[in-house]
Amino acid sequence: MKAIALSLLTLALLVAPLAGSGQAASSREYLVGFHDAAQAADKASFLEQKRKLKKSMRRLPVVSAVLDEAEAAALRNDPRVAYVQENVWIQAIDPILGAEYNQSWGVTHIGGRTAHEAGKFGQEVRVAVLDTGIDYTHPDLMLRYAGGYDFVFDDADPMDDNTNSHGTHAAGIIAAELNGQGVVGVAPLARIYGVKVLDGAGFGSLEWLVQGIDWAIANNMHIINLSLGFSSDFPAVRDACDRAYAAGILLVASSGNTNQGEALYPAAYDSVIAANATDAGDQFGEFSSIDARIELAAPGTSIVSTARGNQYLSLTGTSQAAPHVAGVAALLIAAGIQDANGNGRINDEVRLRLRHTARDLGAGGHDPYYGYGRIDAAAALGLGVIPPGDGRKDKKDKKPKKVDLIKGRR
Ligand SMILES: [Ca+2]
Ligand SMILES: [Ca+2]
Ligand SMILES: [Ca+2]
Ligand SMILES: [Ca+2]
Repeated sequence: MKAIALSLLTLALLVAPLAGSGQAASSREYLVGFHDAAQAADKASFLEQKRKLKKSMRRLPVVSAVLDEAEAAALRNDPRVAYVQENVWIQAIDPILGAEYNQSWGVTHIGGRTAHEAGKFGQEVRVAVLDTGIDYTHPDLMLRYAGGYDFVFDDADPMDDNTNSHGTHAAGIIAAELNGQGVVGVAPLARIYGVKVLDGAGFGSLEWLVQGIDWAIANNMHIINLSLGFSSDFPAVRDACDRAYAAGILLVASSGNTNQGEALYPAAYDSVIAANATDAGDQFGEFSSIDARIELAAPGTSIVSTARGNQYLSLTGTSQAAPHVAGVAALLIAAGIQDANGNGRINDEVRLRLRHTARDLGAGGHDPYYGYGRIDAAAALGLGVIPPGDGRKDKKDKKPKKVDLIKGRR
C-alpha cells in the first residue's frame, strides 16, 4: 500500500488579539523585540516600573507587555526596537485525518466518518474478536486492545500468528485508532478483546470456539465478531450462540465465501447476524453466499486494515464484512440505545436498528443477496444520509488477496 503521510503539528496564526487583562479597554498585549539583549533588559526595567511588563524572555531579546496604542506606536518608532507585535492566539493544525478515511473506504462508505464527526466512536464498548488472535503491539490497535485469551495454546496471550493476520485485520476494521496514521476502524474508541480460537493456519476446534463464546459471556462482552464458519450445524455451537445472545451479546458472523452457495454456520443461526460482502459500488460480492438467512451486507472487497508487524494489508471476503457490522453495532451501543421492549438487554434493539436503517439493495425489501441491505452507520445513529460513493477516492484497486479461513483453506 502507499505510504501514509504523517501530518505534522505546525502552528498557524489566528487573528484574535488578546486584550490586556485588568487594563484599560484600549490596552493590548504586545511582544516587543530588540536588536540586542542590553536594549531589551533596559526597556524591561523601564516597563516594569510602569507596571506594564508581563514577561522578559530568558535568551531572546524580547519582552511582552500590556500597552495602549500610543505606547505601542512610540515603541515602533524607537530605533532600538526591532518589532512590536500584537499577541494573538495560535492553534495547532489538525492532523490530516482524511488520509485514514481514504484508506478505510468501507468505514467511510457506511457513514463512519459522519458518525465520528458527530462524536460517535463506540466508546468503551467491549468487542470480542474470536479469530486467530490480535497483534496488540500494532500502533493502530495497541490502545484499543483490552485483553483476551488464547484457547489454542491455553494461555492469556492471544497474539496473532496467522500469515494473513486474519484476526488482526478484523480488529482493525472494528476499532483501528483515529490517530492520523494508517487506517481507522468503524468504532475507533471501542475496546477490543482478542479471543484466539483459530491457529496460525486458520484452523480451529469446536472446543476452542465454544470456550471462546463462553469466555465472551463470562467477561460481559457486548459484541462477538465471528469471521469464521463451517457447513455443518453443530448443536454445541448453536447452543453456545443462543445462550450468548440470550445473555445480551450481539453476535455477528461472516456468511462464508461460498461463491453463492448456502450461508455457513454460525452465521446461519437465528441468534447470529449473517453478513454478506459488498463492494464500493454496493454491488454483491460474488464470493458471498446467497441464502434467505443473510441478514445484512457490508463492505468486504479490497479492505485495507491492520496486519501483523506494523503492516497494513488489503483483504477481500465476508470475513471483512462482519467486522464492519460489529463496528456499527458498537457505535449504537455507545450511543445509548434503549431497551425498548424491556427484556433486560439491548442486543435485540441494536439488531433491529441495523436492519431498519440498512440501505435496501437489489430486489425490494429483504433478499438473499443483501439481506435487509447494506449497513449505514449514519442512518443507524440518526445522522442523516451520506451521498453514495462517498469516500472512494482512489479507484485504482490494489490486487485483492483473498482469504478464506471460513472454509478452512488459504
Ligand atoms: Ca489510524
Ligand atoms: Ca443468522
Ligand atoms: Ca431489548
Ligand atoms: Ca433488497
